[in-house]
Amino acid sequence: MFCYQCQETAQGKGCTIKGVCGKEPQTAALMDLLLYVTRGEAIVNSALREKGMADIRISRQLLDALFCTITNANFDDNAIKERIESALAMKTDLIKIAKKHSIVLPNCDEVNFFIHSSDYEKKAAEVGIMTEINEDIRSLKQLVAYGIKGAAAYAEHALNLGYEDEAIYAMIENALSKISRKDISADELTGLALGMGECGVKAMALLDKANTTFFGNPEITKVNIGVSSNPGILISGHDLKDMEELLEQTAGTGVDIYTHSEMLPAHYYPAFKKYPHFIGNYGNAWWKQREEFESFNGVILFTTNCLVPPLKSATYTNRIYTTGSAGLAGAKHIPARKDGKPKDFSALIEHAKKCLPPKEIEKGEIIGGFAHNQVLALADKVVDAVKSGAIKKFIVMAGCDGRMKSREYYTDFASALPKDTVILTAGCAKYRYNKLPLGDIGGIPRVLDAGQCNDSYSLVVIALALKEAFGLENVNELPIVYNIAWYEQKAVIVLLALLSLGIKNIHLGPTLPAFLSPNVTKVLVENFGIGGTSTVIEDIKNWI
Ligand code: SF4
Ligand code: SF3
Repeated sequence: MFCYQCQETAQGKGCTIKGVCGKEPQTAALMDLLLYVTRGEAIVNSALREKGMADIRISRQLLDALFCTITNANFDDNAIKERIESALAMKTDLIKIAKKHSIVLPNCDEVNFFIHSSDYEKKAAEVGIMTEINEDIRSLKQLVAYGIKGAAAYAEHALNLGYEDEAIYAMIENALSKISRKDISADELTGLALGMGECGVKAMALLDKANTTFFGNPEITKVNIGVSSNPGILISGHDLKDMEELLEQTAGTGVDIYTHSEMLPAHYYPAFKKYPHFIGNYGNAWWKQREEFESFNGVILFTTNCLVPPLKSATYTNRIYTTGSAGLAGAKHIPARKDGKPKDFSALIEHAKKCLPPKEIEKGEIIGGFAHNQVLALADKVVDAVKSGAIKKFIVMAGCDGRMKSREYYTDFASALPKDTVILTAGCAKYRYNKLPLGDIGGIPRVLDAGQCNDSYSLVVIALALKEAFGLENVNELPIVYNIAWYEQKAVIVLLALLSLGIKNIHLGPTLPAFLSPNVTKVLVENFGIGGTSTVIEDIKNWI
């Protein structure tokens, strides 16, 4: 196997024996093959799109196929095999349609190949990342591929709420087709990466529209981090439609609902506040799940990434359920919605009733809900605070958390920031500092949490509004420093989105991606001022 798509890749180079994330070599191989099949489908659907005949079912299916290959989303080989089978079948049908209408398809292996399931392993060995020999082209193709995965994941969340955009599908499929080309140049791929950034902005904006239309605009909220005395279900991941249906189906059952990791921002939405059994957030970021799921005692539902395969000694394995693109061999999977009906969570609920209540690991509250609508409602106060000098700088610390010790940097950085600075955050990176007593500036908390990683979109909306309020020409003239923590491919699309909006001088840590070759890194440094991090003392001295 070879995989270097996430920040925790082995030795900062690539996982070759088994994933640090727990991904087994055969799972990695199946994912390589699934991605190869999706590229074939995308090539055919793009050719059909040129004639106005693209099949939207293919576009939807591609979102899920791409999403399930994201770091920590799916560890179920059978689920991936099923996706390969169905993708191959759909590709066959598409090719028949193209032939019927005399549409000429590129003569490439991605389009032409068909295999029996017994040959999956053999074929997978021929289609992995390293089949691209040129290091820089490989690097750029993977940068685009990871951006595609991130954009697809966000687009799928929007789709689950009934929101979709053909333009997003066209961009994803065009990019998948282009990275299949053997003759593509580094310049074309660089343009494609920025194009994916634009696609990321569209996907995050669409998801923001879907979430706020259905559940209202996030508002300032204090979230309980303690527990009740009832048994509970812990819901993790990013999918708010699953959240809503679970809350609805557990109402009055005596089972309480808690969020974990990236689901915390669900508490900020007005629509979810009406449920008295929606108790609070339990625990921290995804990587703490092995200890926190033990003490939670109840049922755990994964709606998306980030899932860590339990250890053999874990006692919570039989309490895990997955749904959507998430999967874990041996865990029960809740099937997709059918005929417009909600998912059926009754099995989890019955299971949860038999569980012990959660063990309390913390007490108190954390505050969040500072997405664009809420912050813009406070805009006058924020602008006045900047003009009076009470706020000297904003630090965007959005992104991911992870288990490496080097991430303590972010806690230390947040603690060491001068008291006249405000942190703007989104994503699970916040768990490194959202429980620190950082105080406020004239009533404005020093950590403003917009929500999930996709709510980085909110931070962009806020930055653009501040640019207007201060009458600036360029968003880079604002007193904002970007210190982004990345881990998986949703963070890659957020980064590409920021670059496509012209945001410069982003610091990316705790390490730069292993998939960036030295030459590609040089291009990013020269054109966008991308840099890494140093020590807390140095970085504060240089940036603030
Ligand atoms: Fe390694 Fe990350 Fe790939 Fe997992 S997702 S195999 S940890 S690079
Ligand atoms: Fe976190 Fe996985 Fe990336 Fe959604 S939940 S930001 S790491």
